Amino acid sequence: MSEKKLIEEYPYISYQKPIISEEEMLDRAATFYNKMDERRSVREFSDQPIPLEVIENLIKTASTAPSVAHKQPWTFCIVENPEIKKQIRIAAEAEELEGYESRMSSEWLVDLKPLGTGWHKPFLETAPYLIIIFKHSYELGSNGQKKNNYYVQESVGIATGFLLAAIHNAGLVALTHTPNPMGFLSKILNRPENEKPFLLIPVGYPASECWVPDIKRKELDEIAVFY
Ligand code: IYR
Repeated sequence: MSEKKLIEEYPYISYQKPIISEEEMLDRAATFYNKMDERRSVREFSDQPIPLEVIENLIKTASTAPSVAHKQPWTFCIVENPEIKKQIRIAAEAEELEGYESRMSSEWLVDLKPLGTGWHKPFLETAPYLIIIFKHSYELGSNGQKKNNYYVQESVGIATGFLLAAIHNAGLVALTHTPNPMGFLSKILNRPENEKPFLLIPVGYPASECWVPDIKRKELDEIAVFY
């Protein structure tokens, strides 16, 4: 059992992380990078089912993310029900049609061209699960009083990163989809007023024929500055 003590009345447990050799560290860091570098966002999904237990573990992994003041200001809605997926697709496509045909700037449309996107979102019905992440702008106490959260965007963004890494590690694919605006998700999923939609992530296997854009990631010297 881990050691416990009080620091200024608050309970602490001792934390030990096994020290590994530098050789193993080098190997682990490179292996993990190579694994993550294989991840691609995918728009063509198979409808092959996935055990719910896998999804549960992916969500639990996401929720291991650090969050400001340990508020864990997130809710993950998992949609498997075809009727709800259909409602989401209809509402998302209505917004996206409006977006692609009038709301998005011509510069944005040009930037998106190489990615082959459009207002059609069949993956919202094909993928076996949709995970919709809601951020808690604030919390509601037991008698309805508002309690602050801090740096919510950052905390939920980090949890989403953990989720995407876990999905990839489980041999599955995902898309970080941002239908715009996303208010319809609160209505369809009946979320409370303190929760705001953050991202919609279809999860599944890639379709047997699946194409992704031939794009490259930035090199280390373009993304990092060492002092
Ligand atoms: N919401 C639109 C536009 C969009 C596309 C991509 I690729 C993004 O990375 C962000 C927004 C859509 O989902 O098609």
